[in-house]
Amino acid sequence: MKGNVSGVEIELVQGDITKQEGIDAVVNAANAQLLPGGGVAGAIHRAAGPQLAQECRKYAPIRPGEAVITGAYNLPNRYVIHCLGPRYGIDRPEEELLANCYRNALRLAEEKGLESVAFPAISTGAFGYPVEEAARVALRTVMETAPTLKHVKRVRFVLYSPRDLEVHERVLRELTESAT
Ligand code: AR6
Repeated sequence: MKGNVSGVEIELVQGDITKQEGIDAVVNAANAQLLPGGGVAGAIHRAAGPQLAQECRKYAPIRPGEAVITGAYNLPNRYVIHCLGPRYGIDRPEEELLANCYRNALRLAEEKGLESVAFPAISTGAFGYPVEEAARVALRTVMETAPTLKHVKRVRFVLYSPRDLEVHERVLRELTESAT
């Protein structure tokens, strides 16, 4: 599914964040120490190779809502943007912290003049954020930020499961309908 908000294409796809050819930067659902870990972070570090963890060392630790940008090494992208999402029910206010991840990631992409960014569903795995609530925050934040973007013209959400894709599609439809 695709949508267009203020000239920014929002794409929702099912897939693996480490296999996003043609996208300038992929976002990592990182841990505070920016170490490999499980889930998205494990997959990104495995695919990028050990130099990624090496570069990450100088930026760690980061706080919930923060983002840092590094090279992408063996990934098919130019950059990785590492975001620390909130742990649901622990890091508060979680909506604000999750929204900050998306805002800060887009800001870093803009600073580098990137055209395209792909996000996983930050915080919805090990960090326990319910997918529908997280989808609402993520999509709303990207839609609100879209009019300010000069370089980023394509934002892709890469959902791991068909169900997560369906939830995001429903939320995007609701948000675009209520905006018109
Ligand atoms: N591509 C796209 N999405 C994926 C992939 C993948 N390869 N693998 C998992 N997902 P998580 P978090 C989905 O746990 O909740 C790590 O251990 C997954 O189904 O990666 O922010 C870190 O080290 C879920 O929907 O991130 C941190 O400690 C979503 O991506 C902690 O987990 C996020 O799941 C971060 O937790």
